[in-house]
Amino acid sequence: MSIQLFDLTGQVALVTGGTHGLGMAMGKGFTAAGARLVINDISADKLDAALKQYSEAGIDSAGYLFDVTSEKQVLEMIPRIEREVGPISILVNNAGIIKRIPLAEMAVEDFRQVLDIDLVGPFIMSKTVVKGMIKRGRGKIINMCSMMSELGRDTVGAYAAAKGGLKMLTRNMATEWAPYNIQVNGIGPGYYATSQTAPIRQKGNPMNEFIISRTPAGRWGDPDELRGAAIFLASRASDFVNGHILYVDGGILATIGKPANE
Ligand code: NAP
Ligand code: GCO
Repeated sequence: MSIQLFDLTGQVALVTGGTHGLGMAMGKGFTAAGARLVINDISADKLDAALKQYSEAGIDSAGYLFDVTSEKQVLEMIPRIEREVGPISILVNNAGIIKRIPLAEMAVEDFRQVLDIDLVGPFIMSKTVVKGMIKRGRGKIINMCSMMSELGRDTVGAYAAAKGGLKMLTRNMATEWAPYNIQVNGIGPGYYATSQTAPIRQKGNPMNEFIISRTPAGRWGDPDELRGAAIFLASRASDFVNGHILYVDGGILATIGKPANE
């Protein structure tokens, strides 16, 4: 009985920025659970490379080139995806960027761009996709939050503002759309080895050692370790889970850490 709760057969999952990193890991998790996968990106090369990688892994996926911050493109692409692949029953707002610049030195347009992709993008995507979900009387939306939805860190102020905002946007979406049997939740990854964290993960970079010492699990997360949380929040197993941020962080948020030499 229980395992069927996690079965995604017949579902169509759209993962924004699903061409690599956490998005690709979750995409593979969804297809392993039976869903059809749709990904997008802003780079045609990355999209083609990812579709090839999925197909080499025996995964049938569809890819669309569009920018999550462009309402015009999103309004054009979502009906096309639903015509060509099927009704979107799972949306993962995964596309995101980070700029590591001290706030006092950060240009307004850099601040705006981070907010635009990481916060306005999920708003535009969700308000567009939810219309079909409301008509169909069911749907799942997962927003990719972060440690920075809860904690500050030097140089990532714009990102923290966006991810903090995304946590509250998640809760408000859940409030407005739960009556339509749509569950909106967030995933809060800790520190994972992807291209986004590559600059701070280099050997000798103090952040690398700091993250390893600050994480009770004592290591960086592997993107595949997010699949369980993603499948849970995309499946019937979470039909009464709403407005929740599921942190998958190796224990970072559970502890204040301990002195390096202990
Ligand atoms: P990533 O490797 O940088 O992937 C981000 C994806 O978003 C890329 O495919 C990127 O495309 C795409 N993208 C960026 N701007 C876009 C736009 N305007 N429209 C459409 N797609 C766009 O990041 P990741 O590490 O896998 O992280 C995925 C998500 O999890 C992000 O929201 C990130 O903030 C969040 N997160 C990551 C970590 C971590 O430790 N890695 C932890 C917590 C939260 P291009 O590659 O073509 O630029
Ligand atoms: C950074 C990292 C983080 C991670 C993640 C942590 O520079 O601190 O890039 O922001 O990406 O969001 O949860």
